Amino acid sequence: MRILILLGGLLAAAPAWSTPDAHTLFLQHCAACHGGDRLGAIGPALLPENLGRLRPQEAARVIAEGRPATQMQGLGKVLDAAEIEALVAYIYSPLPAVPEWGMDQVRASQVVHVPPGSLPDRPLFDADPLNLFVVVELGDHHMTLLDGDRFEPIHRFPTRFALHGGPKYTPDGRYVFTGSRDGWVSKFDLYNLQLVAEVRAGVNLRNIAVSADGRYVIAANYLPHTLTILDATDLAPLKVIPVTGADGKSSRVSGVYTAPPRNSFVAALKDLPEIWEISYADEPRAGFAGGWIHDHRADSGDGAPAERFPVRRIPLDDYLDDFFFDQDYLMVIGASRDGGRGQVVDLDTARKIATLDIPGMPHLGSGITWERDGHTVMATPNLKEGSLSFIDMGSWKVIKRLETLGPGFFLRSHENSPYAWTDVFFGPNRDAVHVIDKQTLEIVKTLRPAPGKTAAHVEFTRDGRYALLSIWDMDGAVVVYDARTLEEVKRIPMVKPSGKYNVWNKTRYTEGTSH
Ligand code: DHE
Repeated sequence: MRILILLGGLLAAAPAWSTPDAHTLFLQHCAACHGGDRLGAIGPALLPENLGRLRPQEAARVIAEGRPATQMQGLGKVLDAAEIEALVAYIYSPLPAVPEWGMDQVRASQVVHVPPGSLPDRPLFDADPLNLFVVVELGDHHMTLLDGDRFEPIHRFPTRFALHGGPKYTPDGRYVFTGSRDGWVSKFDLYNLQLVAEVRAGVNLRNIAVSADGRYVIAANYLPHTLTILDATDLAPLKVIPVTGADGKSSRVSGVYTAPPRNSFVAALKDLPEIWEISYADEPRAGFAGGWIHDHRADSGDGAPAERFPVRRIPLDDYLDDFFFDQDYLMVIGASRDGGRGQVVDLDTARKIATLDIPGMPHLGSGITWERDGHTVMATPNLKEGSLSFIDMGSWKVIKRLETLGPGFFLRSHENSPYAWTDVFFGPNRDAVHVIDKQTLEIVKTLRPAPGKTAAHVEFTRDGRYALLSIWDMDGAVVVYDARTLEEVKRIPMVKPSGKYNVWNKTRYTEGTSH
């Protein structure tokens, strides 16, 4: 409630420095996605602090034409040039006050609904707990727990508004954590079908990760420029790390992932050409290039410098917005969203070892790997071009570029399946999904499960026998396919289902799924 009052206060009046027109235009055309206070909602915050890498000229183009691979539609047909210019000036003007969101605010937002340890340790239902799926239903902000053998819903939980990124499980699969774009991290007990704790880790959040030992949750924030580490037991904040480079410039965090064999989290930064590695080991391993830095500005809540969770800063040649790990978590394969080339960075030596020829806007976060002719192949969709790039992970050469019916968001497979599935998220063929032979690298079938409706995001059952696909529509469904015959087996109605996450595949970090 305190947060609503704070944000509501910022929303109430047009700031004195703005032209009334720009403020009214913003409320009419932008506020629904970016928040009336410009702090972000489904869309990112629109503040000078967050627009560092975007020139005003480019911002005007985005307002007029929209932004590929996002929900941002162009307003060029409804706004004239002067109105667009007024909006650009408005979003580059500082807010009278950006709400502070440090340790005190995070801590004050924590809600423990159920005391840890007070619920039974056995599932309330009869289904394989390691073959469950969580399906996020974006349409009405819910999450369905699905039995992965019978394909029957077990329970439907309300979630926070606009979840983004994959929900993350504890290693035993009992608990799942979600992150919402407006900063809320929630913990659900799947055995007892209950929301157990919540905390607002940031004001504008990208995604969350859970440590491989299940002890910590980390949140990557666009606003403020921080990484927030939480105790996975009850989501109590343990440390808020300011994301600031050597020159004092701060940065949004594009995304954070866990690297299990390293006992660390790895984060991509939007406004600094650096990767950060954050150790969650009790005794961080020594001997890495650069070494661990104990950041004495980080807030551990009691006023004392926090010695836990030291950071390694790995400098890069270029920004890295989106990345992928090799299966050993030694290499980071990343690219900047502004196009250009990809880079492969050895995390131990902190050195770039290869440059990748992947133009457009590769969505490396959706990359997957498999074995082909004794080589490991990785593949990534492209958010701007109708193509998939296949890369040999030994030579780091692109071995093939496969044309698809349009740009895609997600790519999935399973080690027991000969096929990889990719969607065509954008354009006239957004109802199509390609099934690709992992050895010939050719499309073997194009499915159109609901003509005219977006079909996207596949996840396999634990054994790889079935592939589940979303019909991304208010009147949508999850469609279950036999992953060998590619025949439809079942259709489960859902409200704009987006991602779905299989407990086994996620907790085992299998090669065909996202990390
Ligand atoms: Fe996502 C994951 C970034 C827009 C749905 N998206 C991710 C991840 C990143 C990312 C870094 C990996 C985090 C994780 O899983 O923990 N997404 C971005 C963007 O930069 C982009 C292009 C612009 C933005 O608005 O932030 C973007 N994403 C979208 C959408 O518009 C989608 C389709 C709808 C939505 O929810 O907003 C969308 N993103 C998803 C989903 C995942 C995801 C469903 C998890 C995929 C998975 O299988 O793990």
